[in-house]
Amino acid sequence: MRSQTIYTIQKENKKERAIAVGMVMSGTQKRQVEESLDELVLLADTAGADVIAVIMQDRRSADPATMIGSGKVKEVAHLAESEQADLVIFDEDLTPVQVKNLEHEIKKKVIDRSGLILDIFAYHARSHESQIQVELAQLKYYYPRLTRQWKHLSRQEGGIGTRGPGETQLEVDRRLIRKRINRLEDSLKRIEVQRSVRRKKRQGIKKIALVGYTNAGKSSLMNLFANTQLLVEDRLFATLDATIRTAVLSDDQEVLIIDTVGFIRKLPHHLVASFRSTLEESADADILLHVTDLSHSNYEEHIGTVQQVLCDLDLDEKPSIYVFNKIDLLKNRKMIVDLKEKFPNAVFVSALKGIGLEQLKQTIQTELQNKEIEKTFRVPNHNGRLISMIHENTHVLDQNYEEDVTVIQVRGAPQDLFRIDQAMGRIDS
Ligand SMILES: Nc1nc2c(ncn2[C@@H]2O[C@H](COP(=O)(O)OP(=O)(O)OP(=O)(O)O)[C@@H](O)[C@H]2O)c(=O)[nH]1
Ligand SMILES: [Mg+2]
Repeated sequence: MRSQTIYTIQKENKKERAIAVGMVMSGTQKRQVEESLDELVLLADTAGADVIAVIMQDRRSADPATMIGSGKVKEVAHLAESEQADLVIFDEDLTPVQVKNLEHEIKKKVIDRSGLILDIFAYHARSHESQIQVELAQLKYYYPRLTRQWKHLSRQEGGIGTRGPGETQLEVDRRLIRKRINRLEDSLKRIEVQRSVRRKKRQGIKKIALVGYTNAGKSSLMNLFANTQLLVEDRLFATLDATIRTAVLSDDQEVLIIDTVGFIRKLPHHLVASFRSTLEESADADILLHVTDLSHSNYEEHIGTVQQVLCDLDLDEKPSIYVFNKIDLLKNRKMIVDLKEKFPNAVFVSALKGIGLEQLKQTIQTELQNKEIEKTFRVPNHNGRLISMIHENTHVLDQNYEEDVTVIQVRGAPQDLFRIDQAMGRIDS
């Protein structure tokens, strides 16, 4: 049932040959479509396909039946035939009807950008949790697309767009799929409970989450920070699972660093929904490090995309530090001056060359301290547990003893001080 096996066979035998199709509609610029298509080519490569031709169609709006219009469909069909393509990948999301019509006309497998991204996720998912998340997203995506036509054309052939739940029985009935979706949702809920228990255990130590566009260098930074050996690849979506490690910021400050899945434009919404719990590791963080590949020509758009996804996840209000990475590749240093004006707390680093790490650590510490406030607790002397809770969760500035109480003056995060207050309240009452 798992997809990986089929993928390996496919990959060893041959790379699939793909044609990429983009649409310039009113309201979009040609340049944007071209950039998005460049990215689609990289995504196809990650999924194991060679894009042998790229086609663009200029239309005021999408044709409901075929997206690109019947004339252009014929052109694509002709090219697919002469170039012996295995599949056609559309950069725009297709409706189930469009897929059906296009496959009928072109006589090749047709998938869209969301399908391709889901396919990559299915192949890369390693942990039990992310496998469930991907399968769930795929089932929800393919559910309305399960037509006889589609099954006949592509499911039996395997390869891109058919990995994951697609290899279950062809004649599987929708009721069974709904059942499977419910089962997976139940499993995810159970995993989420375990995750929140683990999260509770980690209370007290500060958490820093790496977020950013895919391939920005998040895992590279994590490796540098925490001395880990996480997979780093010049590929989109190398990381799918959240990894958490301890890192030392200074002699008296340890933090947890969280590395998670990267974002991309047009991230399929089923995927965001299914990966919510992985992404929400970031929700638990005290600070987000928004990592951007400054050497990328589209870095500004990448920042915008990441901000949008953070907004969708209700994380846009979190304190964040902009980390501009790959400065070793920069030819124009003036960019740095301009960006410093725009993002005053930005840090410029090279995860590859280890440049800027100290500056980043200092900025994180300053940011953490900015959020802290001072407070004095008067704890009954016999309550050792409360006293150690205060020591574990705050910076103790001063400690004095009166007759029956220990007076502890501290600095700490408001939420930690609030929890201590609550614990004190339980003792008083
Ligand atoms: N030149 C240069 N390359 C870098 C730097 N940091 C990372 N890279 C390269 O960029 C590529 C992506 O790095 P990763 O750390 O895997 O990026 P990521 O953000 O974790 O990517 P995903 O997990 O795929 O979203 C790798 O080939 C790295 O070697 C840097 O500072 N300079
Ligand atoms: Mg990564």
